[in-house]
Amino acid sequence: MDSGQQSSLSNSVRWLQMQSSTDLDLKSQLQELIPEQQDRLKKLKSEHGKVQLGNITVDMVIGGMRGMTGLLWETSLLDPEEGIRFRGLSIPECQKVLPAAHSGGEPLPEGLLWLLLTGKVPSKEQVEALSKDLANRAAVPDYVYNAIDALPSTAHPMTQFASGVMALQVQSEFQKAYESGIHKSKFWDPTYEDCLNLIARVPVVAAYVYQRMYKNGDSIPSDKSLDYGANFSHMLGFDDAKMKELMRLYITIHSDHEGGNVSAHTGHLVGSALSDPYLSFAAALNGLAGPLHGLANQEVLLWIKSVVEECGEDISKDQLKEYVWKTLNSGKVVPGYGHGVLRKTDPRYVCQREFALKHLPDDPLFQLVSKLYEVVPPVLTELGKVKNPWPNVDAHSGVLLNHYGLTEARYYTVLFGVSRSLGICSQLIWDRALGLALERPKSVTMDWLDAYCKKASSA
Ligand code: NMX
Ligand code: MLT
Repeated sequence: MDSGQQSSLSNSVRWLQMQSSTDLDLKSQLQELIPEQQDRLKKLKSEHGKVQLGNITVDMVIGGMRGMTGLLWETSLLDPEEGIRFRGLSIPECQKVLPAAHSGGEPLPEGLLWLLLTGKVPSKEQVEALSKDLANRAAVPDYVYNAIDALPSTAHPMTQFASGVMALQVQSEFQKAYESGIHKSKFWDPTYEDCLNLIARVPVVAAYVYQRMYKNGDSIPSDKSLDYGANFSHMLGFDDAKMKELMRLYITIHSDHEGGNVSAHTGHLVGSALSDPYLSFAAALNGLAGPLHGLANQEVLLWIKSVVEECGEDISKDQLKEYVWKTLNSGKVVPGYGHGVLRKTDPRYVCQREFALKHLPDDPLFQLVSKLYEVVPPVLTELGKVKNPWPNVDAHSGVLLNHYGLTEARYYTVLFGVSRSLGICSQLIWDRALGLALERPKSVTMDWLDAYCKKASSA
């Protein structure tokens, strides 16, 4: 047997091990899994609690804790060279084994949600049941719209979206249960209800923000017969079948990126104080809205459009190189390139590139993105300080959305936010089920570091 056959065999064995039972109810599947995972964590703690995971250096303390292992995050794991795996499955594996709307289509985000929560690959029937459950949870009270309407329509879409999520908090089941004295062993149950409600409702809130800002407030009601991704696309006003496929792929790949990224970490941190999922997720969105994190998708399209405005679509590679240097020399970053962990091209970029090659190979902005893929990495390498010169997820998403008519770049981070609810909420449920601790790392001052280092060097 050659190594290719061997790896496809081990993949299919792994997939079989990951298949769900036939039970259609996600919550009862979780109910079965939780005691097992609680025991596993207890054992890990009692048998290996004192094992060291590495040394903390002064560079790490000063440098944003890069490379410091310090969080438990069950739903996904990021390898610097290979990229993300959701519960052990890479993006191409998810595309192969997760149920799709039609044969050979992109994975349905509901299937990914099932996988994130249970670690198991759902059947088509289970995904359909979850899809219906989410559709039935999607009602948004009027005061949420009123809270958004209180803001000027010129407010950034992320401000409007996060305000809507905060207003959704009024219906928190966790807060109600906590106030009535629920036992901590049951925390996960109202957290589950809040999380599923939140995931169901964020597309409605997000679509409202879009319609309010760009389409004179004419909301499009949700269509319960559609799956999660297709319905979101529909509520935004895009009923093209390819745009629906893009939305399914988009929501699937942006959902989770292990626990240390700014939005996931913020959601987990705020949740560790037993703030309910709405409070935790709204905080996460505020982190996602920063230009070094999720807002980079907006920045990429605006930057690409500025290239076209100044130099035209047919820009040569030499001109492009000059433009990249101009951006760097003006003290700005090249948006969509670099990463805090990844050291290769982001597989989320790769699968979006494959989508473009299949569906929109002649799009001029896609061709510009392809040219940038050749031009930017050598320039960033030449700069000498960038640890990863390769493109990340945000370098590609905008041109795909733009192609199907979603041209408003300032809105793009809201789409990222809708997707990220799947990952952050899945982990929040597990945070409560496993009784994970309040997050409270130690901080020190420069005086403390000076004194510590002097003592260490004289010892
Ligand atoms: N353009 C210019 N300079 C860069 C870039 C870039 N794309 N990437 C890194 N650098 C600089 C960085 O600013 C730092 O400079 P200085 O020492 O002067 O502060 C130096 O290179 C070393 O940074 P790294 O260790 O390579 O990267 P770090 O882990 O600190 O930051 C990012 C990671 C993602 C913040 C950084 O690569 C960046 O700013 N990229 C552009 C923004 C972006 O695309 N963000 C989206 C990330 C993905 N997401 O969705 O969240
Ligand atoms: C993400 O998806 O969260 C980004 O790639 C940033 C990160 O992982 O640090």
